[in-house]
Amino acid sequence: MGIIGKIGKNMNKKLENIFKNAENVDLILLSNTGNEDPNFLYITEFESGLFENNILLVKKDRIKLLTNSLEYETALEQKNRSMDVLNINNSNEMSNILKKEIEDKIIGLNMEFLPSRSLGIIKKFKPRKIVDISGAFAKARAIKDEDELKKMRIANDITKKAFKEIPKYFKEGITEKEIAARFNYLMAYNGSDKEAFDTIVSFEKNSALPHHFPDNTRLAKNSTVLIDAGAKYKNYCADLTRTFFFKPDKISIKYKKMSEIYETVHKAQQIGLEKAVENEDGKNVHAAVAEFINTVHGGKYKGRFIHSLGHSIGIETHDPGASFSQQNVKLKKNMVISDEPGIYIVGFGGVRIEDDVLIGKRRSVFL
Ligand SMILES: [Mn+2]
Repeated sequence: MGIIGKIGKNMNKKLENIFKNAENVDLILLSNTGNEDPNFLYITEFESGLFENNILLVKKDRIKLLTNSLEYETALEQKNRSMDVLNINNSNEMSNILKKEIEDKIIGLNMEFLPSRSLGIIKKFKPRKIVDISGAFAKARAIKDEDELKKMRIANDITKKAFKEIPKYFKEGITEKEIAARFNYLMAYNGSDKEAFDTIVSFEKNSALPHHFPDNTRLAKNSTVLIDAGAKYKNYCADLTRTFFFKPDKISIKYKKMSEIYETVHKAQQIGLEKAVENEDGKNVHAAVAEFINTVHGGKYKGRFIHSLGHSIGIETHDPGASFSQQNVKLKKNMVISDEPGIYIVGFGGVRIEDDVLIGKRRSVFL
């Protein structure tokens, strides 16, 4: 055997993990649409190219990409030694290959992603059985390897740099949209490939709406600025939230109220971090944080924490396989889950603080 590149080694380990949870499957078939199946990116580790409608045939020790002239060279540049790349430009040839690979075999499909139209086509090639392998991928993807963690740390660092620089651009009259554009620019300037998701910027009472879209609301003195954003670096996402106060009037009642909320959310986030260790049940972590928010300060924030404490992050901002709200999901070392408590008071404002937690054996840390 020749030398297998670093990427090849990662891939083989990933295949081993996936097939551990999909033992009887002969072949996993990942079919892109106009978008790439996240599992396609997980396996190939491709960082460039669109690969629309391409098909990836995955076996335990070898993978085969069925592509066309549009992406062929891009694939060759990025492929590793365990991957064969086929340049197919007519439907007869494609049908012959698929018939040979699928007929009478047990085929694993990602039912979380595959459109029913594609499922219909695959069935025409007469597989012996179709198995949904989305769960096997979710399990494997929930635990990050060193290479993935490296990319996620960089995505986090880029986002944190943008958070450090953004307050310079706060000024009276600037709009949420302008701050969002500036934030995206700062992430790009600091090395982001693109945004992991649409950047949320909300001023004042808009901050009470967790998924507010930035609009033309203008910034005024003594106002809340909530920004929820993340860089994407080599396919891996960051997801962070910071809540600022612009030119606070420190003796105003509004500022005093918001400060108390901020301190409460900050403390809640620390409780989440301390509780979230290996073998803990994710939902217990959420429950501990919710209990704190609901009871502190005489219960005045009861019911104001209106979402889950956190979700798995990886190739997708909301990765499958781990969270702080799913029933019976035990935390495991090297999972990465957001820790994002919030308190929201409609008509007044809200605070959310979010960091990405790397789960450890006895102690977890923020990335
Ligand atoms: Mn999040």
